[in-house]
Amino acid sequence: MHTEKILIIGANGQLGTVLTQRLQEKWGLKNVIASDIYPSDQLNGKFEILDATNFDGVQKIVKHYRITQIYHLAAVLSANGEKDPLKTWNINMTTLFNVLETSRLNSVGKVFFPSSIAVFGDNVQKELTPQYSILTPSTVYGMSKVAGENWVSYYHEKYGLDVRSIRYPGVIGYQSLPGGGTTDYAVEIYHKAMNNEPFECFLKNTATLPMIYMEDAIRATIELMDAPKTNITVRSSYNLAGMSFSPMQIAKTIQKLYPDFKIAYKPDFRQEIADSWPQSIDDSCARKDWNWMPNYNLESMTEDMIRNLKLREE
Ligand code: AKB
Repeated sequence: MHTEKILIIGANGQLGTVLTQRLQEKWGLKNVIASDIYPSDQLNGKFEILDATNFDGVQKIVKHYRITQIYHLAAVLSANGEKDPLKTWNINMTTLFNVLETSRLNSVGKVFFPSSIAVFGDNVQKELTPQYSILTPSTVYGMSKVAGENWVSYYHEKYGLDVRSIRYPGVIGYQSLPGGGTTDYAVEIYHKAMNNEPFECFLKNTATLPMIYMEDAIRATIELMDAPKTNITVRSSYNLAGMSFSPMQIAKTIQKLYPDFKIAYKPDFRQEIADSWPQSIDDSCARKDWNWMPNYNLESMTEDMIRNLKLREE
């Protein structure tokens, strides 16, 4: 296998923390450069402080390490993004432009851009939302992801840049905490249950959303990036499905293991965001093009989450 030099932008985030470790296992510690705006307290290996809104900063690292692949994970998420819409747009778009331009100018071989179910808004079929749906997002984060999908497709079409992308559902993992998303409750709930604390949910009990276990999300990312170029027929971003559930369903699954676990519902502004998103996703293009198949459902994820959170406490 030839060697790649990988740059991860946003390595301290929920996905970045886990993806960085997996890519280090795959390509070797010395071939993976993790970066973020703050130092990491979790990652080993090479780490650079990088503010990706600074074009020269991105370019300097790409040139210095002769980077061949970039995973651009930095973004302000759906719920936090609504607190300062213009700043969110600026951060999400500027960092993407800097990555795309640096990649074009330095012949970076492959780029990964995460999109999200937040690209969908009202006017789509909420069950099994198709790959090619009308995209009318309700959040600035979603707007930046729709624009991002168009830009990555443009860079592929115009300059032949090999950018690949997934529309992630809510990602749930024991390794790291999410920050500022609408699906974050589904991670926090496990921490509360483990600590025998009651949980106040910011979504209503029936708010069904598409979700995915971290193991599946990371495997999907690596499988997409490893797929032969000729298999990639979607150059905007692939729909991806893991499972779908509501707060009530996850609470019931947790109560099978923690019968005393208590949940109360106090929906806030995030409920409106959740209402605008699909309940489940049709990911048949990902299945067809690069053989995507999720391994985890709500039950197996819950068992694995709790087993691993317990191990981390010991
Ligand atoms: C969020 O809730 O904002 C993210 C997402 C679904 O993109 N987890």
